[in-house]
Amino acid sequence: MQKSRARAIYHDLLLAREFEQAAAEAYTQGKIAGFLHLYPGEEAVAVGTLHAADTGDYVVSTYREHVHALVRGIPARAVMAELFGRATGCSGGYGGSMHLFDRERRFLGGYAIVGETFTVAIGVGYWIAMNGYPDAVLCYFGDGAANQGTFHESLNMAALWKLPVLFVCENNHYQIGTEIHRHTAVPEIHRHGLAYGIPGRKVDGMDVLAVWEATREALRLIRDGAGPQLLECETYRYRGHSMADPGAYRSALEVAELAARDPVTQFERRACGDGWLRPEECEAIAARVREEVEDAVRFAEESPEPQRLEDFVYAEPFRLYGEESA
Ligand SMILES: Cc1ncc(C[n+]2csc(CCOP(=O)(O)OP(=O)(O)O)c2C)c(N)n1
Ligand SMILES: [Mg+2]
Repeated sequence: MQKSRARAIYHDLLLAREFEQAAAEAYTQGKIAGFLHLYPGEEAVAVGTLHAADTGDYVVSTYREHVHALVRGIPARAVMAELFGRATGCSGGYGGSMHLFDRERRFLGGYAIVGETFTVAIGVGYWIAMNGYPDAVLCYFGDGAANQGTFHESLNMAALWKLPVLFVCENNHYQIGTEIHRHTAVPEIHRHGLAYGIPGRKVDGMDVLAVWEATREALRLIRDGAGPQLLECETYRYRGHSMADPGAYRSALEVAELAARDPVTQFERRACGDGWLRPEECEAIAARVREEVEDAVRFAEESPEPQRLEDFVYAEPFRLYGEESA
């Protein structure tokens, strides 16, 4: 592992953790409205997969997508400002936490509807395939979303047309308060692709390096023309489903057991143990991340609100049928 890569991975893992912590705090202070779904515990998935992706690849994520946006390179300021509903946010303050977007970085959302990411991803995949481009689409979804009809419809079409889509399951074992064995007949999500001829692989989603390597391999297969791939990352969320959920359906022991495999600590140990990073480098990165997040919160607080509520309600240019001839 190159030192620069180790530094970047460590930075992104810490940024993910600190950013979400700051968002939770701002939410309890009433500075963020609506729903807020946080990612602590799951960092290795977004960081590992997106470090393996190329800048030309497209990303389609769910409502639990702050970290995907950050790792993709959207500045923490623009993500936090969007959570605060400010005009300087990456969606102009109109989207909020669940609708982050950045066309330049090929970050296509942020979707609040469970199962929505599949259909968007295969649309983009179809366009890439039609044009013969080398890019791929990373399509994120939760374990619960694998029960939606769109999952099966999209897998079928993706396989039929050999679309360059990597389906990434963030299996955190829960669909809100319902544990996976209560909501899915076959809880091994990676096996669900087999019905459509899509190879599936399961990886330890608490281990950023394992996720990184599995993603690199999957993307290599996709770019070699093997068609869509399915990667199930087994992970865990420490907090409730959203800020509105205290997560009382889980025992403290269960959370503690998973926290013992914490993805940030795990990588730090490995990086220092293998000499990729020195402890003082880790401390310096941690200090930089704290500053970055404090700056993002300040920026969001000081930013103006959007001027006009009616902007962007319709796609531009918008014309009614017959308007031209009227
Ligand atoms: C079509 C649809 N049905 C129900 C909901 C309500 N809902 C929001 S999140 C969620 C659970 C999804 O769980 P999972 O796919 O495992 O993702 P996770 O939240 O665990 O990341 C549900 C049922 C929704 N947003 N959209
Ligand atoms: Mg889940």
